Amino acid sequence: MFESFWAHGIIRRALDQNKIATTAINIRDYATDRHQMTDDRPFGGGNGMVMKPEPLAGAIRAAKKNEGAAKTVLLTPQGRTFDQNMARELASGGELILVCGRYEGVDERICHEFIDYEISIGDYVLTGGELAAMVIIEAVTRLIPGALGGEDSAEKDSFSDGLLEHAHYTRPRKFEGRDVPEVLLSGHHRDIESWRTESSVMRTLLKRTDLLRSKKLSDQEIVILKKWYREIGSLLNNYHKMSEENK
Ligand code: 4HQ
Repeated sequence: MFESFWAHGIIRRALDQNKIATTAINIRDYATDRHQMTDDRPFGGGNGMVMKPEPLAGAIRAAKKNEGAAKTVLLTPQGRTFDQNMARELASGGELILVCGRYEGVDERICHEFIDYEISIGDYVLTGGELAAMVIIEAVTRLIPGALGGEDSAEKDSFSDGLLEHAHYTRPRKFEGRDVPEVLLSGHHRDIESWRTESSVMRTLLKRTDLLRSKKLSDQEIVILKKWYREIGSLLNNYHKMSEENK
């Protein structure tokens, strides 16, 4: 899974330019029994299998031998939910050992002795931690200076200022009866900038109100929200007047 993941795109380029370095360790290589088992039946009974502690301990110790200062992260639905702020923290931090479990999960004693943090990529169930690890590697890598290939577009992207991105348009000017907003063709950079800010603020309000609630608003953003608030207020006023007249 990991070989194909880092053979392409941003990750490939970041690796080629030594912006990041990656190694995949196969936990099975650290199995201690002759059948190379990495899972076993749960004590206490029940369905499913549990990751045996010895192979995990061996694999994590081997990783730590190469990266002494690395922090160990277990991917699990019980972890703190990964977000852009966490990606930023990880991007400015040091080496990480991302532990990917399979089956029902890992033996609890591994969590206590070998794991520094637990991270979840969201409230849904995956079959293994590998995709979660790739999500983290991808989101963190694009924040490493130079990893996107010169442009500073990572910081302008969604979430960088706590808002969703503004709407985007490209050619043709008219597509199936719909026009590109006039201002974007005007060449007035200041007008375009304020249109984009307004687009960001309103998209966030309508699609992700939760993001707006936890954000410290700028003066400009407050002006935009108040303008729409007044507009919606007068819309409702007219509506009430009309329904009064129709009584
Ligand atoms: N897992 N975010 C690995 C996840 C998960 C998630 C379930 C982790 C299965 C074995 N990991 N175990 N969500 O669903 O990180």
